[in-house]
Amino acid sequence: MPSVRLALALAVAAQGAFACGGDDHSHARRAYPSTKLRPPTRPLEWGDFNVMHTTDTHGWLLGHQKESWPEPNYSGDLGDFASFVAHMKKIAEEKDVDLLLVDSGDLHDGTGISDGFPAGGVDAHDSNEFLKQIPYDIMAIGNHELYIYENTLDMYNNFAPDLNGRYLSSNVNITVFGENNETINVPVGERFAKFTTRKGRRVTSFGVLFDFTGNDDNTTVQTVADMVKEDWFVDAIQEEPDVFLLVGHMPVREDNWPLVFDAIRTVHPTTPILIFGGHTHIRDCVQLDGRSMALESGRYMETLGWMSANLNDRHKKNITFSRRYLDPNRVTYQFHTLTSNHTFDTEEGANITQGLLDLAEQYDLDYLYGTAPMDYTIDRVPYPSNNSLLSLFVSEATPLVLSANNTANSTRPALFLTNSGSQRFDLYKGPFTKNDQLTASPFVDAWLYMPEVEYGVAKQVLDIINADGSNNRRRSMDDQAWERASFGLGRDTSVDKRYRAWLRDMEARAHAEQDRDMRRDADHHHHHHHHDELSIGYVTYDSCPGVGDDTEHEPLESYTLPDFIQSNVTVNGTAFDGIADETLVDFVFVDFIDDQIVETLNSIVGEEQFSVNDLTSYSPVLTNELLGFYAQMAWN
Ligand SMILES: *[C@@H]1O[C@H](CO)[C@@H](O)[C@H](O)[C@H]1NC(C)=O
Ligand SMILES: *[C@@H]1O[C@H](CO)[C@@H](O)[C@H](O)[C@H]1NC(C)=O
Ligand SMILES: *[C@@H]1O[C@H](CO)[C@@H](O)[C@H](O)[C@H]1NC(C)=O
Ligand SMILES: *[C@@H]1O[C@H](CO)[C@@H](O)[C@H](O)[C@H]1NC(C)=O
Ligand SMILES: *[C@@H]1O[C@H](CO)[C@@H](O)[C@H](O)[C@H]1NC(C)=O
Ligand SMILES: *[C@@H]1O[C@H](CO)[C@@H](O)[C@H](O)[C@H]1NC(C)=O
Ligand SMILES: *[C@@H]1O[C@H](CO)[C@@H](O)[C@H](O)[C@H]1NC(C)=O
Ligand SMILES: *[C@@H]1O[C@H](CO)[C@@H](O)[C@H](O)[C@H]1NC(C)=O
Ligand SMILES: *[C@@H]1O[C@H](CO)[C@@H](O)[C@H](O)[C@H]1NC(C)=O
Ligand SMILES: *[C@@H]1O[C@H](CO)[C@@H](O)[C@H](O)[C@H]1NC(C)=O
Ligand SMILES: *[C@@H]1O[C@H](CO)[C@@H](O)[C@H](O)[C@H]1NC(C)=O
Ligand SMILES: CC(=O)N[C@H]1CO[C@H](CO)[C@@H](O)[C@@H]1O
Ligand SMILES: [Zn+2]
Ligand SMILES: [Zn+2]
Repeated sequence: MPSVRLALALAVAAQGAFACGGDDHSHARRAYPSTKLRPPTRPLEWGDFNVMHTTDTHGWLLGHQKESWPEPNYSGDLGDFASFVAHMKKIAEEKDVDLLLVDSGDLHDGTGISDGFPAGGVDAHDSNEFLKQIPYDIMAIGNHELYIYENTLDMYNNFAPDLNGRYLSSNVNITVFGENNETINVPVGERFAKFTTRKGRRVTSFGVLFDFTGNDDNTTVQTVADMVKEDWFVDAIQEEPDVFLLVGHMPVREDNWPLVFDAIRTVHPTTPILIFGGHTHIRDCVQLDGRSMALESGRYMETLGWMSANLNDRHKKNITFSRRYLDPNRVTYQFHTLTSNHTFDTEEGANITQGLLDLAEQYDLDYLYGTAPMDYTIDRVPYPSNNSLLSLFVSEATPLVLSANNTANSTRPALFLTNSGSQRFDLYKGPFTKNDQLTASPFVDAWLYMPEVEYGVAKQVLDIINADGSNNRRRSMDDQAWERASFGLGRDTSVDKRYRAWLRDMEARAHAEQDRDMRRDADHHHHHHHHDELSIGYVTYDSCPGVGDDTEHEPLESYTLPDFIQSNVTVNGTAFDGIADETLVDFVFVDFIDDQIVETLNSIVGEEQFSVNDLTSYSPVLTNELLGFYAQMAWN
């Protein structure tokens, strides 16, 4: 299998590709889709205190590299970001104002650059080296730093120390061996930080994680309610700073920021409080009072958050804030720094890009399985449908791959069932590489099967488990077991649900707006095709004043998905019509729902006819390898 270099593949795929002369591969880099990108609508509003915010980056440090929209809008990589930060810092100096940079956690689990490490490695250990080169003022811990003890330990040993007291884990501890090999329980980073800005402002900062319970053994998450009662916290907030900077992995709405906020407000009724949250992967903004603002800045390097405040206006009752959600790409970055394509890249930025490309090469992330003929998305198309990644996975790829590589040696008709959370990210037209496989389909589950189930019985299971999924599941597992099993490596089903509800909300509002426009147009006998030119992307309706999005978009489409999905009956890997209810089939499903399936089968036949002891392996192929095998078989 020839391995196409990542940079080369992308350069070929993109129009207006950039090569700076010579064929030395170290000069190759991913292409800029810049010519096609819409610039932001307006300059940023600077205050005397300004903060840039990233969150839930999940390894997307190489940016979004696909040519299908809206991916190019998020095509800036971490090197571009570093250049942007450097220019912005210079602008802040010229304006003689403060500019800080903060991150709200979830550095692990998301792409090949974090998850594609060789055997024996640790997730995100290498990619985090590049984040260390960005001049963050505060970084906070996320739940994805805590699913696997080795990852937390790596943050404790190799990441936090390099941030010089600015990696915060106010309510998160790790258990490690101390100097005399005794067991000690200590914060992963620091619980809080107090520092002074370039302009001499005193800042008190915390890094708070939501009440997460899926953490690994030997890590501890204290509830936010308990944390604010701790002596150390009460002590830390006694002294009044110029501003409280709360950075943490907790959504700005429907979660516990008000507990932290209220604890501070009780002592300091008017001190400015700036909150930077995360975890639900949405763009959002809330004001808890007129002297505070809380911002959440999306996910996967699809959003760079901006907040400015005028803290010098001391006589004013309310603080003047602004907030903005930037699409991270070179056009956005150059627009806001008044740089050109030629003056934009800093040496450090270009070096980071090259370092990431080298790491991608070292991990062999451009290893090519095949070429996808079209886009397959998770929720931007209905399920089932031709462009649905879930349909591709459960109805096409799974039957074909598992029948070709089949432990059971079975030629019986088969029915395949899995959960809709089985896929993490959309699969776009073009090269399907190791990086794409790690990004789209990382969860490691095995396929089990119950042999010789009457089709008439098997076919009833799907609707039942979709109808009462959560009740049924609790019968067999306690909440924590379910959370562990179903979340696994980044399977944040609750995050996905919240994210998709957000997309559906923006779509519904946009449709309502379009209907209003159409009625108005009809009334006034004129048309404006303003919307036609807009690109698809996020359209944010938050609770803060004014418009938040930096670039105008049409909303992405989003459809509701069932919890579980199932193929039609297949024989030898392909769909088979008109099967009779009495026919005996192999009922094949992923292992982590085995109890639930067996219980449901028994409830259908009304007796304990099926047992988990009857289950055996259907194929050695694991779910995270399946699309690669499929691409090799079907897309070459
Ligand atoms: C950016 O610069 C490179 C060469 O420096 C060029 O090939 C590319 O077309 C430029 N992009 C834009 C949008 O000007
Ligand atoms: C420390 O203790 C653990 C178990 O408590 C043991 O496995 C390990 O070998 C000890 N290490 C040293 C250096 O004594
Ligand atoms: C975290 O570690 C600190 C320092 O060892 C300890 O005092 C505190 O009790 C720990 N907190 C939790 C919730 O384990
Ligand atoms: C967790 O702590 C227990 C008790 O100290 C110890 O036996 C075990 O090895 C630790 N596990 C890890 C992953 O460090
Ligand atoms: C100050 O902010 C609060 C909270 O956002 C708002 O309810 C109030 O109307 C504002 N007051 C003024 C004078 O703008
Ligand atoms: C360039 O990046 C490498 C790591 O990729 C780093 O070790 C080195 O210090 C960087 N050099 C500069 C000048 O930033
Ligand atoms: C979906 O795929 C089927 C089979 O490949 C094809 O017959 C059908 O036309 C496709 N439908 C659409 C809407 O593309
Ligand atoms: C399936 O076939 C292979 C090779 O033909 C054989 O080694 C294996 O034992 C068979 N498995 C079962 C479950 O019969
Ligand atoms: C099952 O087959 C029907 C008819 O071909 C098709 O419309 C449907 O989408 C298929 N369902 C799944 C889940 O593959
Ligand atoms: C499935 O494959 C087996 C073995 O290769 C063959 O005997 C059988 O006829 C095939 N069934 C169908 C419906 O193609
Ligand atoms: C079947 O899948 C296993 C697990 O990925 C793999 O090691 C093996 O090479 C595959 N066999 C064939 C014939 O593809
Ligand atoms: C910044 C921006 O909006 N860029 C592009 C986003 O995607 C659309 C297509 O959907 C392009 O037209 C925009 O230019
Ligand atoms: Zn996240
Ligand atoms: Zn999270």
